[in-house]
Amino acid sequence: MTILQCGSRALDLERVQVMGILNATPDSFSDGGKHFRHHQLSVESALARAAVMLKEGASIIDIGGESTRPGAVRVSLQEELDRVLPVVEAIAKELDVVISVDTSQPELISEAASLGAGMINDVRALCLPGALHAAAESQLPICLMHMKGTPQDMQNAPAYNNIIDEVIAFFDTRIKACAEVGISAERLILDPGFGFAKTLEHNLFLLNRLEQLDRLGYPLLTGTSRKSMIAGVLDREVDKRLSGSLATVAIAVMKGAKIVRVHDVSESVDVVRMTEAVMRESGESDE
Ligand code: 9MG
Repeated sequence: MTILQCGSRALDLERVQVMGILNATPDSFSDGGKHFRHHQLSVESALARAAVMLKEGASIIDIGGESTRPGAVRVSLQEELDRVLPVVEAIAKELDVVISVDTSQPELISEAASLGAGMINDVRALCLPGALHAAAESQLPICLMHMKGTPQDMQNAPAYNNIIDEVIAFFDTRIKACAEVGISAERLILDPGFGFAKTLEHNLFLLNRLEQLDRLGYPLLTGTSRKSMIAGVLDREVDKRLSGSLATVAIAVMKGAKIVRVHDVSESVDVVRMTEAVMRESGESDE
């Protein structure tokens, strides 16, 4: 049994867990600004959205205060703290769910952990100064995501000799850095970072070979929901990418993902449960 201890809550990674996306940003690519009223974050609106996702079957809510879409403008630390912490506090008080905080900032890692966050999701894989130590002290699980460059420049002609080897080498380096500050392997989750410094071909290649990353022995998280890789194949606007997103969820689960990060929770939960049922079939027919 693989149990991931997320603060006071535990996640059973024998079942695939669905992480619902909650953007406390005015400018994220899909649902940016949804929880803003007159340029002010509405904590009530964010809390209500989290409650809906929980009811639909999400076991993790991932709260982010900085858009990491390609070319996004960076926000100040204070802005990120102001966006994320009130939402963490409200959800921790009101809902029985694991709170993941999507941040690279050591101050936010520490503050969120003290308010009841249960997981850290860092697209910069704890590379910012102080992040490793803050994460170590938090005692929380950490998702290390692969990216080359920064959200501002990552899509400027990303290139790899062998993308699987490079992603694995990146994880090796970050896992070692974590070990050096006392973050044990049991606390780590790995994520290839779909859409982060990747062309459409890179994304498709990685998804089709996800089992090679699964062999590293760490729980895998994938985030493909509504991303440009869906548009790259289907040529759909962001609000018409549900079917494409669900296809990627099914494939990711078949190939070993243990956590899927999604916007459309209810539909994704159905796909996850259906895919798991197929994967668990025992070969015994009643004929
Ligand atoms: C914050 N964020 C946006 N996309 C993501 C992805 O694919 N993985 C993770 N871990 N975080 C993401």
